[in-house]
Amino acid sequence: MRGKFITIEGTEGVGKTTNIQFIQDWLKAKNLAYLCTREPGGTPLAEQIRDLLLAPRDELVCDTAELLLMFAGRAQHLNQVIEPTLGEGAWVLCDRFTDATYAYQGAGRGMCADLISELELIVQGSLRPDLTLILDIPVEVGLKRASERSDPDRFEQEKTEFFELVRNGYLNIAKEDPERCVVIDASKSLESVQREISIALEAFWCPSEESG
Ligand code: T5A
Repeated sequence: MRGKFITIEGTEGVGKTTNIQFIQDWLKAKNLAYLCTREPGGTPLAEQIRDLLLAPRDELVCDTAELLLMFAGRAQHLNQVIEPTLGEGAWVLCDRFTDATYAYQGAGRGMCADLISELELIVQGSLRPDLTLILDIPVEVGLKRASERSDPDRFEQEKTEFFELVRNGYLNIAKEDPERCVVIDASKSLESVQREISIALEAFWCPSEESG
């Protein structure tokens, strides 16, 4: 049986990295084999593409180049890591995936959703996450949290209006695909956020499938 594919999404500083450790603890407690990975990145080549994408630079990065680099890294990541792992029956927990492309390059940069979905089909075929946790937070709260943690990368240098578009992009994805997406209010205390994550994971998990 194939493993399940869980993704975690949200705007900057929403708490993905912090909560991924909590999700890993949940997977361990259920005795589920899993792999934790991230996008952009997840293989040596895709991590190099990540560095190219996140590095602040004087040259303006054109939207099409940014979009194609995202999918180039994703193709490598899927081929080398995600597909083989799911095929072996292990779960994959991924920090961001294609919803981030719809939110950042689509809603944020204004790139055509049909173009993104064509690339999605070419790179992923029919593969989609089984469960997506979207951590939602007012943009300024997330940016403040992120700025207290590290220097801004190329995306974090964008204006607040850009991240408002990204946030709306995510909320629209959740509205269009409520079966797959769970929106979690990440402005609450960490304890409360993790309680909501735990409820979503328990509702998703089907132990009879695993043992059968
Ligand atoms: N991107 C990515 C695209 O444009 N298109 C794509 O297709 C893809 C895949 C890199 C960038 O790439 C872009 C989007 C991104 O800009 P990233 O590294 O995953 O992706 O992005 P970041 O959002 O920058 O990740 P961060 O690591 O900065 O943020 P996190 O992981 O969401 O936040 P985290 O966990 O580090 O938390 C930030 C701070 O808040 C605190 C934490 O302790 C930490 O200090 N915190 C809380 N404080 C109070 N209450 C809570 N509930 C808290 N939760 C966390």
